[in-house]
Amino acid sequence: MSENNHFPKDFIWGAATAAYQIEGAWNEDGKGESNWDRFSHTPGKILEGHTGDVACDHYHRYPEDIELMKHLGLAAYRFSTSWARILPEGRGKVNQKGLDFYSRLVDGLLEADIMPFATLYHWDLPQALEDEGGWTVRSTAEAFAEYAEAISKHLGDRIKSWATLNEPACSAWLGHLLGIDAPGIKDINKALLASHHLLLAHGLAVPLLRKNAPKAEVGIVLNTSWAEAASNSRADLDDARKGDGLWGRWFIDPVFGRGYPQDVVRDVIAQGAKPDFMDCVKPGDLATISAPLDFIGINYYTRNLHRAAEEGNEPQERFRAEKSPENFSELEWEKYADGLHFLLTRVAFEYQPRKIYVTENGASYSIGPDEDGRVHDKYRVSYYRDHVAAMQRTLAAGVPLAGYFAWSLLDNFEWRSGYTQRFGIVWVDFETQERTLKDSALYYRNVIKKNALVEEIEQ
Ligand code: IFM
Repeated sequence: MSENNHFPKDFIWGAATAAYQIEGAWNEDGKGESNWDRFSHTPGKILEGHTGDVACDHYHRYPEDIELMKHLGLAAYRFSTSWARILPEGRGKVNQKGLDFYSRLVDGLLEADIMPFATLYHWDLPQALEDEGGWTVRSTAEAFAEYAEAISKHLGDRIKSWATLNEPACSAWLGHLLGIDAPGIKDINKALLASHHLLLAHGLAVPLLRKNAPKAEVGIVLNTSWAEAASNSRADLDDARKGDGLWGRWFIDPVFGRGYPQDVVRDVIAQGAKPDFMDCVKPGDLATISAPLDFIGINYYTRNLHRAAEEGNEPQERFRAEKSPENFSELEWEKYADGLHFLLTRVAFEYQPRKIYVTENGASYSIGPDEDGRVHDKYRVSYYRDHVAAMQRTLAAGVPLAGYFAWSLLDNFEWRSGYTQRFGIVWVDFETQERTLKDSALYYRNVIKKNALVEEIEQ
């Protein structure tokens, strides 16, 4: 890192999205139903009854979106592919029209000199597989291998970078333990089965991606948390250890060959998991899961501050910043850029990945166009500024950080919050599908152009 705030020459600046959140066209051109289609169509599951049926209509408007990316100067675009678009039944017959869509998208990106970074699974499972037990059954991991084979055979080295899963912790815990995401199950034993089968799916896909795309890099995207205790009380410290274990180490440890953390095994049994739940881990699974990777993607938004609900444990939110829109986004997620630095440093030095990308980072603010049609999202600008600065400290510490992806390119379907939360650097009018660059997009464009931490927005 040079003294004048510049990033390394080959640092990759990108933006990210996910299939269900932007594509729409939920039942077009032979696409099968996904568990998120089913979930969002179920009354009461999503705020204001929103669905991803149309979303940003990116399925039809991708050329316009590529133009936007070009205008921003993005070097890379991270998107996910919809499994149910490729294999409507989850396995078996391949839907050529689904493959063709991703082919057109990737060719358009390459023509625009934007590197395609693909993620195979960003939470939308074909409903046909969900009906067979979804991630709670081993056969879903095997079906994922079939999907990885089909898509990588088709797109292979045209994709520079393949990630298997996005945030398996969310699929497992939000979808099967808390039940707030698809498929809406609340069962610790099913959640644990799901977590193992997700990781197994990742491990089974890695050699197939390597075979079909020998020049591409292969990795996984995790939302390994940055957990902090709200006080030095024993209860808070233990709560932070538990959160770190369940959300972070349960996934990153096996991927890096350390197996499942035993303290978490004890924690979940204490919470009601069957003592024999680890029987789903068959001989050879841990070796499959720990196949060497080229990179790890880290999604970071905020720290998790742990305060145990224990008698006598007085609330001590002493590390909390003042509650203001500058410090907290509309999801009440705290802006805490140091957490990104601490987390990346920890992952780098503890797990020694070859390379790290920040695969998602951003903040939800709903500020929209003013009477001149401008979107002055100053809190988001400040969020990005602080996190870009945190990456400079991280690079200076010797972390092999190779790129950064803003979440998200577009305002989009924010899962259970529907369209009520906006993470885009580009405003989307969901009535007209008009796109407007926000100030944060102009700020980010300037960062990219200068390849440096900048203070100002370039108009
Ligand atoms: O929108 C999500 C994304 O799909 C996964 N990571 C977190 C984002 C913000 O909630």
